Amino acid sequence: MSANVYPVSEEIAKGALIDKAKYDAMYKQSVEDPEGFWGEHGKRIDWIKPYTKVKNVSYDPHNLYIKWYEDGTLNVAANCLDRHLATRGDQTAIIFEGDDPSVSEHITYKDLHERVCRFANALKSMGVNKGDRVVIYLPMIPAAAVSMLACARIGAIHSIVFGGFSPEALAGRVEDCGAKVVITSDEGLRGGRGVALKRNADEALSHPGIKTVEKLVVVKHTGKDIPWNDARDVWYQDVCDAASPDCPPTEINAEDPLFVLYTSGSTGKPKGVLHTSGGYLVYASMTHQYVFDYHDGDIYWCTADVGWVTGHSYIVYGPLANGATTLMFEGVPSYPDASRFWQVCEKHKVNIFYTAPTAIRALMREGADWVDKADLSSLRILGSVGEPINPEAWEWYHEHVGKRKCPIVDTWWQTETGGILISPLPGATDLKPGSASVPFFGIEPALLDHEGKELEGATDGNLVIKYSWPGQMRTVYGDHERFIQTYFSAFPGVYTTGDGARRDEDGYYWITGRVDDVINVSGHRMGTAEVESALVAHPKVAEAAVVGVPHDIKGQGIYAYVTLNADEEPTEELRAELVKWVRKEIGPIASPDYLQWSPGLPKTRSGKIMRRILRKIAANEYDQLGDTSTLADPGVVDDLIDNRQNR
Ligand code: 6R9
Repeated sequence: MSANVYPVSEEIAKGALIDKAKYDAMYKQSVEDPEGFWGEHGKRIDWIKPYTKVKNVSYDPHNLYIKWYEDGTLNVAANCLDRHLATRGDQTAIIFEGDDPSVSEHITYKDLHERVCRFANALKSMGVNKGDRVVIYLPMIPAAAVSMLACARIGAIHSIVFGGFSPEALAGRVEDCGAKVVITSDEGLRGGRGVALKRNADEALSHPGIKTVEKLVVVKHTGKDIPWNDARDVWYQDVCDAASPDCPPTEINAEDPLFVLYTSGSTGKPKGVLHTSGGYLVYASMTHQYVFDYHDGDIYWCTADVGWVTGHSYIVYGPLANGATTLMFEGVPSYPDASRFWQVCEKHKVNIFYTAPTAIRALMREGADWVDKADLSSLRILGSVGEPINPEAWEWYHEHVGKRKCPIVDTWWQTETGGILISPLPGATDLKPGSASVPFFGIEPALLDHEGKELEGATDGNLVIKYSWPGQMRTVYGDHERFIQTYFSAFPGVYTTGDGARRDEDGYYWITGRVDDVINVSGHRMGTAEVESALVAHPKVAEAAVVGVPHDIKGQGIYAYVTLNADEEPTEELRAELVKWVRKEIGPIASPDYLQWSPGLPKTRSGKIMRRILRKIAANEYDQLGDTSTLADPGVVDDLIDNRQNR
């Protein structure tokens, strides 16, 4: 834990929206009078019919519901577009920076509005109605934002599947949500190489389980030749050209769904996290404004992909609701070389830059010279998200990128929370490298012991949130019981985050990582169970156990223990084949970094795999295995230690 404290910079505090006194006063009001606080701040967005009820929440597991602004109506796309037209129609809404550094485009609010209206009409003409599901499987190009907003405009529910996911992963999600339309592109482009999105989509849609998809909309992006199904496929450009640019926004109830986003849990298949419209937009826009100290005219860049929640809340919905200029970057930090991020900051005069620790660590390894080459004088605020940031990476980011002038907001949140829950505010919070620091308005975190008893003062525990906030997820798509089980049953009466945390003497929170079988690889969440079930789906595999292992760049890497069927030979070819198999089943981000043959796995007498032991062996900490006396066959441990991969 780092001992350094960086007090709020006077320079920043002077111009900031929230200073120390204001944070204290607003936080106090937000927890003492949540109805009053959220009633007032709900007005930051435009309502068609204003709400009269603010909050209606029950965490009772037998009757659990979460409703905010429930009698209000609005349209999310109109809030992100139409309401800005009179005042900032000619301002840039989206700066698109291509994978190829010579490609960029500025899209004004007026232009974005027209594109969204046309595509919304095109979706309607394909029979997409309010409540229908649309899966978006696109690269980081403007059409991704247009697709999201077009769905929002007509009340369709979008579900974005990250372009790095495999056909299998895509198929599972399309089937689970019963999508009517899927949107993809001929190819994606990353680091100069094409990604075969249309081909993947074709393969996914050929799965026998998929019966609901009527149209596949294809954005022409790289111009690559692709197979075509006349009965099903349509070009995005054609349907937009044919559609009218006039599309009045559909009136949506605050509690109607806006999107479903699949995320990994500790068990079973990924779950569809469902967010609704009113509360989500209030929370995403408010956190975007205050956490990044966003001022009119700022150029804001979040490097995430719209396939993750960070892209939803902090590339598209939050910034556009606030009338910001948001940058969408198609490429990768290392292409054409390790100065790309900083070149883009210089080129577009970025003021606010938000990225992930894994990217910072990778760039840090390349050396500060790459940073120093660029003029970063436009930067004012830096952000971090996705996993705990180690103090060394924080200090490097602060010194080399921020030149010791830019506060770093280390923002802790989850797909489920819709927006940032714990983070410094630039003008109000002293910074401690490695700590996400203090709760946002309306958020009351608590630390519980294993019995669910609330712990006081400086201590470690299970991080829970005591009361609801407007951006909270409402259910698991199609499985409300799973929602209750996952988040409200271990500790009744509170929202369980699945993270552990420590609180220090100053009340700062330090997230220590997941307490369940979820691992965090380069900021991407993955259930070890998902990788295991991909492995055991291979005909030669009898059993598999997967754990996270510390990794210098990725934060955590994937370590797989595999038991083969009795008649199978463990060969290097088979090892490579299994790694490839997992890539195919889930996607490249799930590739095991290590794969160890294990004739047996350490199990309790009741047959439970003891992951604690597997984690220690993977991390080379096998001299601290702890109690192994409950193992059915303690002998397997020696074999695992002798044959470990991470030496
Ligand atoms: C937004 C996002 C959520 C999990 C979360 C936690 C980890 C995210 C963090 C962080 C420490 C931070 N996490 N931000 N841990 N400090 N600033 O990443 O959502 O993909 O759902 O992941 O990521 O473990 O529970 P999601």
